[in-house]
Amino acid sequence: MAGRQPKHQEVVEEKTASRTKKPSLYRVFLLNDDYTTMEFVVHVLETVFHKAAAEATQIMLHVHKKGRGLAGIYPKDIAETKVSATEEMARTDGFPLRCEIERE
Ligand code: TYC
Repeated sequence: MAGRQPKHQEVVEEKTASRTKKPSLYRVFLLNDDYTTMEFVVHVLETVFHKAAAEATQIMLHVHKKGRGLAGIYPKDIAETKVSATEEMARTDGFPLRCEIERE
């Protein structure tokens, strides 16, 4: 029946839109503490968050002065994996370094 066609098309478009919605992103912050070495934090920013040496140093100094700093923005599962990798590396080396995650 020709008269029903527009209604059918509408439903298909709605479903397509909801399936292609972008995943939420999450900010990963590093927190300052008095015991983790600056060198270790730079190493984490280079290896876990793939920052170049100069940017890693800038972020580390920002965290040291301000209390926390942005390490990267990722989909939820990747953000959580980065936090686990960071905190596990820190515990292995005996440092109390911690991260925070916030939804964008
Ligand atoms: N405040 C630490 C120190 O003086 C350095 C540091 C920087 C620690 C950043 C944690 O996320 C951090 N050794």
